[in-house]
Amino acid sequence: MKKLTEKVNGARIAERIDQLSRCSEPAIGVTRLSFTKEFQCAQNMVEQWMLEAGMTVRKDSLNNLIGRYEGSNPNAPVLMIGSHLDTVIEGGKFDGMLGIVTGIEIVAVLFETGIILENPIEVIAFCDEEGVRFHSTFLGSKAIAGTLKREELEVKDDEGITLANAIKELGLDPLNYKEAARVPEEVLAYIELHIEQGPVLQAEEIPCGVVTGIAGASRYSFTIEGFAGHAGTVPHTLRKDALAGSAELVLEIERLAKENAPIVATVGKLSVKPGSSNVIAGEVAGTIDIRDTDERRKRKVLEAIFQSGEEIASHRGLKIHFEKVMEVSPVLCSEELIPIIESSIRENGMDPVRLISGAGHDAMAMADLTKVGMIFVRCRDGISHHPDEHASLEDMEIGARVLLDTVLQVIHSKVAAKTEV
Ligand code: HGY
Ligand code: MN
Ligand code: MN
Repeated sequence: MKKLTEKVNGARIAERIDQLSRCSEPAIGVTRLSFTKEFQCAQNMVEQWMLEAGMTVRKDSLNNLIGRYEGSNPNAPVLMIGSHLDTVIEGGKFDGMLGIVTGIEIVAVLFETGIILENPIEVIAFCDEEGVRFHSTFLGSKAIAGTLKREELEVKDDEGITLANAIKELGLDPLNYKEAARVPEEVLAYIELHIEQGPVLQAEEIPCGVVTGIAGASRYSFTIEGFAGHAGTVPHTLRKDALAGSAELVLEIERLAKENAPIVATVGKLSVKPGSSNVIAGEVAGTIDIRDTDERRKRKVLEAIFQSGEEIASHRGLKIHFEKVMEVSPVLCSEELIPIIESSIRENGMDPVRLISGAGHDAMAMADLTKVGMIFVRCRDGISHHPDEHASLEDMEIGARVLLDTVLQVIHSKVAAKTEV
């Protein structure tokens, strides 16, 4: 008699990951921003696979795609599985996608085997986790968790299109965003499978691990204002060079992060104006992304960054302005789900490894709604947010088996829905 988990089809997972990767802007790697034609191309594919797996499918008012596999007890709380369908620019094809494709895979195994569990299962393809287009993350999962704020519908992309208008263009009504919110009583738990995006599982030579916590993240934008000038005539003593000032700040941010390890701080984007090779930069806009599991240390480093920024501006005759874009506190995964995931990992022949996630995930937003658990799958050399991001067919298959065992155990063990509100 075959174990149910042996019916998980790694080749189907790998094939679907490849198919999804073609829904991308023409660039190296995968570029699929939210509410774009590339995103809808991927959403149509996922919808088809959900239907084939015996699910009913709907889109909520934020363009989250939700597949539902009914249980035998229509009043039982739903077990949610999911991840995000959007990517970074020139990213990999596994980040986010793997959690959706493996979620569909395990429901397909149940459906093809004619197994109906007591609780319904929902697989969610979230609309915007990376926050690349609107510079605000977890838009889809916050809507479902009921924490999305009305003003977030007005965030604009680089073309000045608001989130609300991008959603309207898809024929949805963003003003119904509150309808996307679920109530804790109707949710049993949320489980997300994701590539590790780090080097630990490869170093431990193990395909899967269990996540115990997710680092908090803060994102700031900064603007440095100087004075554009002729590159050939203005002596350095008279320059107000916004780019040179930014370069000094970037190195200062790096130094502060190194001094306060394991915190990490990144300036990932600098936009220079006017941007001509023979003009001294008059203005620079940049981003700061800072992550830590220790909120106090993160606060201290941020204060030091702001202080350095002011000092650099003052000795260079520049103006500097910092603005908070997003702040998410560290999240601990459920103490009830961690041992269940560990036993599923053991069930599939591995010794469980516990990890902290430096990367953010929709599970951070979903933790405001219900208990969350995360399963990590090894990725080659820990590379992510890069075209070379890779997870092997074997590792994806074993990850899906761990996910299926976890779902079976959570439903049979009836992990209590979150009681405190
Ligand atoms: O940036 C992150 O940590 C995630 O990939 N959104
Ligand atoms: Mn990512
Ligand atoms: Mn991700």
